[in-house]
Amino acid sequence: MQQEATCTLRRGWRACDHHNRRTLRKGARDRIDDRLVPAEHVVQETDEIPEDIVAEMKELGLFGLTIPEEYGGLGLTMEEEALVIMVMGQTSPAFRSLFGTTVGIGSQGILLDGLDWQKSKYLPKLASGEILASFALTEPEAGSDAASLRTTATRDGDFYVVNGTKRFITNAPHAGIFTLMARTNPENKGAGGVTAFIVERDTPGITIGKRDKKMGQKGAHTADVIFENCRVPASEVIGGKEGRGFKTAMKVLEKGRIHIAALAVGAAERMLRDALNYAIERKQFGRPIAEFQLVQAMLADSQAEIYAAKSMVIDAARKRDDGRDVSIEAPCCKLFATEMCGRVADRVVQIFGGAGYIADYGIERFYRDVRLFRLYEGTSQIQQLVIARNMIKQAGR
Ligand code: COS
Repeated sequence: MQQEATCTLRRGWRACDHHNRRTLRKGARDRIDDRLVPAEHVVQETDEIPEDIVAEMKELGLFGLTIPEEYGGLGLTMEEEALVIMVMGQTSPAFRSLFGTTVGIGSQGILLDGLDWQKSKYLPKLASGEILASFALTEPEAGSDAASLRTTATRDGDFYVVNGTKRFITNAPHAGIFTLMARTNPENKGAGGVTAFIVERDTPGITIGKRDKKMGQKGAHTADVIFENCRVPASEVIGGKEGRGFKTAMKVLEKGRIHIAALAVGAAERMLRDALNYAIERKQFGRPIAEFQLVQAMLADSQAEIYAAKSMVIDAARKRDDGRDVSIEAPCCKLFATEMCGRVADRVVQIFGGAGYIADYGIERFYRDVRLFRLYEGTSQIQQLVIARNMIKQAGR
């Protein structure tokens, strides 16, 4: 991408300071159409994001979207972040995954609960894209029941000795740091025994497993992270206090739910746009299939559901920006938007007919890619559980 274009986009991102969101989104959309959409098939075939695109994403400031300006980021509000992610969702999710995991769950623990020096040490490197951050919570035996994690961190002088395995860790092969949740109090088997750490990748005792072979999302890499007598300085406890790690993780995931919901909205918009174009061009029975009411029903239902999800995401993001409790709204967004995206993907394959099943058209790729949205960062069932629990809690009974 030309330097001039980069500057324009940078101005575009920064324009959000003045609530010029249209400029921000237009700048992002242009880059997606010019650079990312044409590279989608390369990512699918090679399972890699081309280096020049990674460099451009860094240059554009994408790795610092949510990191405050004082640490070198763009310091977007939740609403602004959601709008950018809706745009970035309109291409292969692997592009978003590369920076989104860092600005999202990878770094938010440091941002929300970290000590000032921890922020100063790590956030600028994350914002520039010099290093990536991964979120290491899930384990072979601890997925939805995150508080049951078994990885231990045992105090030994000025260090903690970490042992355990983390599973399906996004960007693990590329991470410079891990936000690690480990049990520091073996007596407490629940949430209160968990502590969050910042662990640098080159700490001795860390092994990254082989990349998982996934159903979709080629170009986004996940792997096990194995800790064997890994000595982590005690100073790297996020916030400096033991036993707060689970709450840090929950706060991070709550914000992440709005982020992933925005991503699902973006992907659904892209798929529906492709389906609409196809339906207008494709002729059967002597007419474009877009003229058939059964096809129109699928287009209309998808449009209505996208609009609903988008409205929810913007509303929840605004509430969070206003400092309001979104413990019900955030999981509602994740639940509705990701399930909606799955329904849209299914309808879009149907509109494409046989072509929807053929790789050349790209729709089957999206169909597989978006399936993950209903699983990661909390399954739909976990979102339902969190919504209902918080409803009961708020009812005060
Ligand atoms: N913000 C702040 N604190 C929170 C919180 C939030 N959003 N959610 C929970 N907490 C606090 C609770 O208030 C509680 O604190 P106290 O003990 O002081 O009351 C503590 O954290 C434990 O919460 P809870 O009792 O709800 O813990 P559970 O083990 O019952 O949690 C769920 C159950 C399902 C909510 C949790 O395990 C979960 O979110 N699982 C899904 C994890 C996930 O998304 N994994 C995806 C992979 S990571 S990308």
